[in-house]
Amino acid sequence: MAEPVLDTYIAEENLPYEFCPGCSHGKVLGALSDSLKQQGLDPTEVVIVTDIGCVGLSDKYFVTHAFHGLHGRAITYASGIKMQNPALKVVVLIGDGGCGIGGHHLLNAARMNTDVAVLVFNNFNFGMTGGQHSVTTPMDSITPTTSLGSTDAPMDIAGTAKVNGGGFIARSTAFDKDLPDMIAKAMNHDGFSLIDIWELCTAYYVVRNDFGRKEMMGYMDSMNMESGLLQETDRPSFQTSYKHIQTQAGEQKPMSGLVLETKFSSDLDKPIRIVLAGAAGQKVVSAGNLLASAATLSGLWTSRRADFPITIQTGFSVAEVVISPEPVLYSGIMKPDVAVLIAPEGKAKIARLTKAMEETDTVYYADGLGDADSDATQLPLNFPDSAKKELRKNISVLAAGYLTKQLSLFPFEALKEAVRQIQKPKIAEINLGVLAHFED
Ligand SMILES: Cc1ncc(C[n+]2csc(CCOP(=O)(O)OP(=O)(O)O)c2C)c(N)n1
Ligand code: SF4
Ligand SMILES: [Mg+2]
Repeated sequence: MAEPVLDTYIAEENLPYEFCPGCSHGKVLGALSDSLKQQGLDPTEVVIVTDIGCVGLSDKYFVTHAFHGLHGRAITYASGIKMQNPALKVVVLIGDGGCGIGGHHLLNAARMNTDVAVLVFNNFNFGMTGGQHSVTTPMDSITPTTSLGSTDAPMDIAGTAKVNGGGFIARSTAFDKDLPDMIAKAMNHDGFSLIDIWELCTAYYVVRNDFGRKEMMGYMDSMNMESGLLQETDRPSFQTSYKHIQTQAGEQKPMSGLVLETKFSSDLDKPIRIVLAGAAGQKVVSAGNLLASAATLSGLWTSRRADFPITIQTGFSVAEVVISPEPVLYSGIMKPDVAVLIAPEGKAKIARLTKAMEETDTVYYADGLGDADSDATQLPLNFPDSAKKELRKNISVLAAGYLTKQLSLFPFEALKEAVRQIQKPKIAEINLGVLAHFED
């Protein structure tokens, strides 16, 4: 037992408790205070996070830090607090109602083994709202919402946390003398800890179902839900594992991020918005990246976006590139200055954009795609004759080369340098061969 720091962690100025006479909630709060005393904890190192319900009244009775939020969400707040400041001891006080409403959070916190201690004030009903049935209400129970007897199978909260990998799982009752010890063990376990504490709601569940302490213990036996420690694993908590992988990542060499240094210059004096519209497999996005990278190498500002269906090798593929002498503050393209139609799928996909284009804009089109519904000037992609054999496999990089020449975006050499810097050597070799057709 550690040196006591305080005699009690209960904020005595806020007593008496607002709970109904005989309500078990006060007993569990007493056990928590005793446990904090036994652990000799500085109250400023402890955070009590309460859920909604009568249990949610509890935080004001403690001299520790406190946080009170929405029904069912206490475990999420607690996990965030612990992530942000791992030095804190974070304890969640939640009812059976909260465990039902926030069931998803409960089982995922157990799976993640997030380092919080959850004390479930399990009184088998929604106490605060008048005793409606909850996820733990025993079958056949009479409540305002099950007036002829509940037909739902009760949830085993401890069992659920256990099978989902929670590190320290126990079942206790509000009457257990060793509850302060159990709470201390839970709080000191590195991982998700949960004590399913069975209790009496004297105002509602007890009176409607003739359910006292003896009946509660009998019910525990009949359900084969044994009390005591049910699971203790040595799996490190999410916080410990996370720290470990962060350290490992720090020890590894930093990823060789691609830095495109300015090597060329450009005479471009206004932004130009380019849309390449082709089909899956035509390396359209890759051509867009080459244009953007070449522009960056030439000291320009760029943005690039890609659009394609989630399915692969089918459908459209569109690349949008904005190249500008000034920073690009909006990467969207409502009306392209230049559109390149490479395949029917892409042409159909950007029909709305080409329709918005004006006479001063240009649509370049591949064979057979020259009838776009647009006021833009429409010109064929006039590749060098020697490049015709490349059309089937490499039309997009040809289009990038063609635009570089036609629009004088930046030096052609910048496009070749982009190929060398951003593409894998084998692909780069092929593409440099394709671009050579413009220099023959
Ligand atoms: C999302 C949401 N649903 C419903 C409510 C209404 N509500 C307030 S307290 C409560 C019951 C709380 O029961 P439990 O969590 O078991 O705590 P107890 O009152 O039994 O301590 C409910 C349903 C709410 N506050 N928020
Ligand atoms: S309603 Fe039930 S849970 Fe709420 S204070 Fe009264 S006895 Fe306790
Ligand atoms: Mg309850």
